[in-house]
Amino acid sequence: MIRLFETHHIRKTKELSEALWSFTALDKEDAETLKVYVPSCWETYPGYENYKGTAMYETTFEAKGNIVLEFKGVSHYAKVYVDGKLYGTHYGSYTPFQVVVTGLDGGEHQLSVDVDNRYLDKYSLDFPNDYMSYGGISRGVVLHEVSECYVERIWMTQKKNKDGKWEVSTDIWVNNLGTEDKTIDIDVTLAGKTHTIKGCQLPKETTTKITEGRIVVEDAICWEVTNPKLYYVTVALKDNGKIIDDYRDRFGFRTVAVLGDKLLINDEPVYIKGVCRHEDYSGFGCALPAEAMSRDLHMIKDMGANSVRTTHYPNNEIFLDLCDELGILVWEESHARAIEEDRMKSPYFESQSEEVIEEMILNHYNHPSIYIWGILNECGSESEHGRVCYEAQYNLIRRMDKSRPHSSASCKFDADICQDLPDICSWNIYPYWYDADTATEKLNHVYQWLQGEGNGKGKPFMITEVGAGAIYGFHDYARDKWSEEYQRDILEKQLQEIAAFEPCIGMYIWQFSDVRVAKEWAITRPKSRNNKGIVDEFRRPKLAYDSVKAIFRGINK
Ligand code: ADA
Repeated sequence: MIRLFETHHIRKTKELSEALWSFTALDKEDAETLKVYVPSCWETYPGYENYKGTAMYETTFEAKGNIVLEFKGVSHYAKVYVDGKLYGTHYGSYTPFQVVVTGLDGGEHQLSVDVDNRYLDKYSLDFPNDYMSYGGISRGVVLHEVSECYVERIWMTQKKNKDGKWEVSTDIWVNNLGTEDKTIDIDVTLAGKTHTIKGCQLPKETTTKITEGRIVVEDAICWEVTNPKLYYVTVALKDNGKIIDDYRDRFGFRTVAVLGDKLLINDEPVYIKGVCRHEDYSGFGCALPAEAMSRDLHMIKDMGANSVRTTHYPNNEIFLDLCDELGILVWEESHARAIEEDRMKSPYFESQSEEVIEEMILNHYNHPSIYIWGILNECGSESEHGRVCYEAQYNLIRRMDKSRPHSSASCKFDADICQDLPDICSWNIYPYWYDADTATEKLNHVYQWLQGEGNGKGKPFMITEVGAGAIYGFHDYARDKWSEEYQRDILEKQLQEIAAFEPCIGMYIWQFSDVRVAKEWAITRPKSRNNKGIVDEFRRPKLAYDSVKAIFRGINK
């Protein structure tokens, strides 16, 4: 499965995933070729539980003419070959990419994807970390058979006009693969009405962005957490009256704004009760099936939460589709965890970070559930060089998307020199767990500092991580560390104190489920897991689950 709805009615597409592919490890002696299910992570194949290296995935497909191969996520570097010829490469596990092949002869073709998940300097965002960097084709793959001109993507931007009516502008990216300039018409169908954009000029061999402004939608219903109403839009390209391509997407009517120290959704202040979540599930690695994602979200809602933070990378679009449908607010984060000044100075870091941000926003812009873009979790925000990167990345977000705020989760306390840059000041705190301070002391300290020297005066203030660890099934009346009792007691104090702290606009618990960590982290992470989940890696609730539920459900702000 690629999305929760059909994205084309006219264009011929075929999902190449949800099928068995050949898998051959290239850095393992006498490796046998396996038949493996794609999408998947190779750490779930027997004998490859800790494999760091390169591997070849292969399948065949039938097509003729121009094709686009769309990969929703390959972890973490991919080289894509068709019939033995290299057509594209991509770095970045968590964002989609496309490879175009023109003029294919009819018949069967060989698709080979050479995947690398090694920790190398040139892969600056991946290194041994407090989560697992899995390997493999971990998200879906689609084959599109396209005509000479096809739609790459559409963006829907909504705002209320001066008469209080919702209007949308549509950005349509159209690729003309041909060697001649073209003129076409485009039909945009939305809420039962079709608007035609006549005479769009498409210069040869390039992508052109066409913008249609101000389509008014009468009686539009807002996307709300309590009523997540979605609208579908279809774009059809017409060449001399004949439809040659179509593209369908969906969006919602909702606004996000920062007003003084408040976060407003649809002009109403919102209080965030959220969980941080890694894409990780025992037995599946990061390639969770849609059923598992859906179950996670139902548990998250059952806990009384209204939001998920996609730590520490952009998520699968199926997950975002589910959040759109279930009315869950998403802090979507670019890929970075604890990249300190030294690593930020890598010649690859800034360009690779910006590529992930660009791909994240380009591909996820229409999701109404995403209310904020996050970057650079706990990175070098105390250094001058770090500040240059934070500023460049916030500027990139602002250039691409003016409709959502941005932020980043910091743990640098009084040393942080970047708090004037984000729209919201966001902090990760671990009172009673890593620190002796109470949550109230910690909150007061950070908040007061932000109002002065910290340069975050008057901005919304949010807690992006708070939590404590427990090993599922370890009970201890003495409440020793790692017992479920100890975790529950700490979380109760943390959440209640944060909820009582007036200036704070919300909190995210670290974290929803236990996750596997890189083996280099095992010494401080019992069972090689980050055990701060409210449920374990099999989604078995720990004692804290019911306490979180009682507290979250009791917060009525
Ligand atoms: C940090 C970090 C998380 C996780 C957490 C912890 O705040 O952002 O990824 O590592 O600490 O468990 O200590």
